[in-house]
Amino acid sequence: MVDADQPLDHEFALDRDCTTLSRHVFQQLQSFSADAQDLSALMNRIALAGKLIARRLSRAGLMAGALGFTGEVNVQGESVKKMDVYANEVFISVFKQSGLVCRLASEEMENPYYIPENCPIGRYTLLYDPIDGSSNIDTNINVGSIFAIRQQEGEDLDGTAADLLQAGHKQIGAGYILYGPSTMLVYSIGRGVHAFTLDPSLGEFILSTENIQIPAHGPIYSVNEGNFWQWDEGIRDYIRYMHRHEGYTARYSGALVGDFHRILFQGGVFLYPGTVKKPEGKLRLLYESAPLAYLAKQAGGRASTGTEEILDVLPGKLHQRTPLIIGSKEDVTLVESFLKEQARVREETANVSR
Ligand code: AHM
Ligand code: MG
Repeated sequence: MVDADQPLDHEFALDRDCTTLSRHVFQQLQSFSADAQDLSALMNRIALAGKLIARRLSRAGLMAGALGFTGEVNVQGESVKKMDVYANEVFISVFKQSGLVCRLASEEMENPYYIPENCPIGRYTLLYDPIDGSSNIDTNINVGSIFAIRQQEGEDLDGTAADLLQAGHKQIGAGYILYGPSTMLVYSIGRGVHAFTLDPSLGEFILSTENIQIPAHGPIYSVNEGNFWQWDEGIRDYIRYMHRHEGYTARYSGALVGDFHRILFQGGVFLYPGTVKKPEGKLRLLYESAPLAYLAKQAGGRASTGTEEILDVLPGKLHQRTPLIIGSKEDVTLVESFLKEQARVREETANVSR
């Protein structure tokens, strides 16, 4: 019989294993070196940004000036939401005085934000998408923030941040915050992928799943099928294959973070291929595709443009877009096989007509 005065087993379990984010970073690095202290402090600041954004999102429908558009268009040519601006500024304000970063580069800013001279300058650059999936905000559906940490290498002499145009392999950490029914922070610093859940009563992110592994294959395919007639024939063939075979199910929320999170835990594939209007797709390499590719690889999955590993892609510019196919190894490879077959057919046809 259950004794109402006694905590339940699962409550004991949570109390016993209460690992906070900063403790986890030190445990991962097995050191209190300057690098470990920096990474722990960086993760703490990112967590603080996540808590501030989560707090505003949770009350956005009740506040004046929290929802809707600002009337501006960003460097990507997209209409800016008030929450995009707020979240972008939150990241700047939590890092400005931190002494941890020298720059912040964001999807919402044409040029990186340089830490002013009267503030301590750090050794890292933070790249981030402050609110990913912002079209979901006004209808109270999940959104996220994505981040990547890079160590400053060389000098940014002319202030164009050309030194940031490096492949995703150069990231030393990456992750996202998912603002869903609960707020979760998922991160990796090169030693596996770990998920934390925000306990609002403590105001702390507490470890909820350690060493997440993406299943080698999963049932989910996640893609905006409204773009079907704008895709390459190879992608269309892949989707036709999904429709004709048992064991697949479609899931698409319009926010990459949420869709990727589901695949991280359950397996499958997320795709945002190039379209006629946007041959490079929609997603940004430095703020979205590369950080999630880093996580996918750490969790035993893959991320590809269709022809190249995402982590190998050298950006030509800060806001470069890239097609993205990410998730379970076998499922990413299956999509690629349709693209390869299409390329083969195209070449064969070209040879015949020569
Ligand atoms: P955003 O960062 O400006 O919100 O854009 C990225 C989002 C992704 O979260 C999502 O996967 C995609 O755009 C959805 O685009 P679409 O509405 O074209 O399907
Ligand atoms: Mg985004």
